[in-house]
Amino acid sequence: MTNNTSVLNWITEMKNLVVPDSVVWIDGSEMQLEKLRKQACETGELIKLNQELLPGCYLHRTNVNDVARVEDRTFICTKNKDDVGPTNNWWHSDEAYKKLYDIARNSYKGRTMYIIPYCMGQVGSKFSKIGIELTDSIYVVLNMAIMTRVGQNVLDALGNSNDWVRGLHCSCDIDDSKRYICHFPEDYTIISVNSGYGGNVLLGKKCFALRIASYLGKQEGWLAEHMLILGVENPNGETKYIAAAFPSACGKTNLAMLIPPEGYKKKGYKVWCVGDDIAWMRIGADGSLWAINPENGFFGVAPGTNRNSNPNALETIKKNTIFTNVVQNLDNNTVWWQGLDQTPPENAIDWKGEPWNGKTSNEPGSHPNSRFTAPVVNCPCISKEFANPEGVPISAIVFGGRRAHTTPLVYQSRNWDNGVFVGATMASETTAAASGKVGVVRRDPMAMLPFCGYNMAEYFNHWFKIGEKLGDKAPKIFNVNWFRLDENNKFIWPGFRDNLRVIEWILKRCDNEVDAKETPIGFLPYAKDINTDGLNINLETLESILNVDNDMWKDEVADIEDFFKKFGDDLPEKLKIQLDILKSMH
Ligand code: GTP
Ligand code: SPV
Ligand code: MN
Repeated sequence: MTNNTSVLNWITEMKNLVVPDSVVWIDGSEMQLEKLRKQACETGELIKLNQELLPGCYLHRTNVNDVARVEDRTFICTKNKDDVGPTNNWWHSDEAYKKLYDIARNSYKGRTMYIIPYCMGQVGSKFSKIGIELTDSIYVVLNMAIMTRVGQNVLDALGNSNDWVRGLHCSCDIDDSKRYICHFPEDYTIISVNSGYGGNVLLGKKCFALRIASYLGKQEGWLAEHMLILGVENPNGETKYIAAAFPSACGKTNLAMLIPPEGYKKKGYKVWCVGDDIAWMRIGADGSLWAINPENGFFGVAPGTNRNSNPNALETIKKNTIFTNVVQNLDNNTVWWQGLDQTPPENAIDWKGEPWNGKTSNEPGSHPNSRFTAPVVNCPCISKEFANPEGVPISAIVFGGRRAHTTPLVYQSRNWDNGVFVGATMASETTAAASGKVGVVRRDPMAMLPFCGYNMAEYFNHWFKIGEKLGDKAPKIFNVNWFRLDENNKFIWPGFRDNLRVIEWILKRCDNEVDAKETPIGFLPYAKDINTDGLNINLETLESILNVDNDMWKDEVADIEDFFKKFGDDLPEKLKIQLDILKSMH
């Protein structure tokens, strides 16, 4: 498939390490993928679903100990500890290689090595990057074939270049005590052992497109971000693009695939999805910020996805989709998850593979982090710019988290530096997307805490530098929070499609079309300026989520100060200045 010596030498080295019974190059052809699907069904790795109702769809169950990313077992491996900063787990690269090679050694015995050449971004585009993942899992091959561009044309595009990311995945025994997800940014290398779950093993995604890419972006002057990209087309047919960073399971896919509320639809508004999880952003020839989505598929959260919350996602996953850890309805061999509809199947198998009756069981049948893997081309609202190798120009950057209290529905930062501060001090309640406790508020700068491949203090500096280069062409920076709770723990803001009402305010602010009130944290909307036509929310309630509670923000400031202390002398001066400004205003 290739004469590239750097590729062939590395594969030989890895083959000698893991000792597979056989080797298969993935050429990206439908014929080969179909053969693999068949094979996986024979071993039970995949379950073929009802092909009339769900053509090309399959179900997979991961090991019960292996259902989410494992942040405590994720490492950035370098020669110097300082290079990874206080928010990453560090491992000396020499020691890490030794330990990982010990685990990987002979682990492909009796198995096949699949060699997946893949491309993040359009094949042949100067903004795209190539990787090769070795895996012993057909599930990984089939997911990578949806999530990335895979096959011979990738190797052709690579030619003799040494500029590609090495990725070794070994399923081993899915032993969680020996599970490691390791990144060697200095060597463009990723090694993942003892897992079979998405973000741990689809190495093009979080490992490459965020952790390694953020490191590359730092050196090459661009940004790799945990952001959705969406286009809002107004009734005049003009489209403006927004990039938004929310932590895992905090609403990126839902916002990216939004269908406008009735009133907006009637007026002629349309929303286009460019990406739902990752954005690579560069300063374009015109001096403004341009973003591409390097992925080719969606790896989305299943629970909560339904005809009301996200009809475009439901449409997207009707065919050629792999479902992971959802309920299998035995009556018609389809799938179900919590929040799909009000009628859970009674004759079913749950995500653990046990018989499950949705009527009588007290346990949810789908895992809270159960997922679908679906090709981008399936999405009814996919932007025509998705395939544009130059990407789309970004008018606004939006940060957001899941906060029951404190953070208002939306506010605008004063300027780029203040916006970087807003991003750097973001906090959100933890979700089921990573192992560990759910619902704990933690600082998650730019939604990148688990994904930044180097010292986050440097990362903040990098953001400031990008802002300096952009100057007055810089996108405006905002913060949103769809998740404020009332005294009965119910969401106050309706969310989902109605988030377009907030996006409209954001875009108006970008065009200086609406006033705002200045507060210590930035510019907040006047409640009257958020369009609530057709919504069941009164002005008073809206005002209650557009307030800045001084006492709560005092606590917030104290917590930010604590968080910043972690970075010691590395903390950028500009962040200290921003914190001082915020403090002085309280
Ligand atoms: P990752 O794929 O993990 O990066 O997640 P994501 O950021 O794409 O989150 P996603 O859109 O899948 O939403 C995660 C959960 O949040 C789902 O259960 C959604 O139903 C819920 N959610 C999304 N948007 C909203 C909203 O506007 N309001 C409320 N209340 N819930 C939302
Ligand atoms: C996330 O956790 O942010 C995801 C899913 O998008 S995973 O690919 O597992 O990282
Ligand atoms: Mn994500």
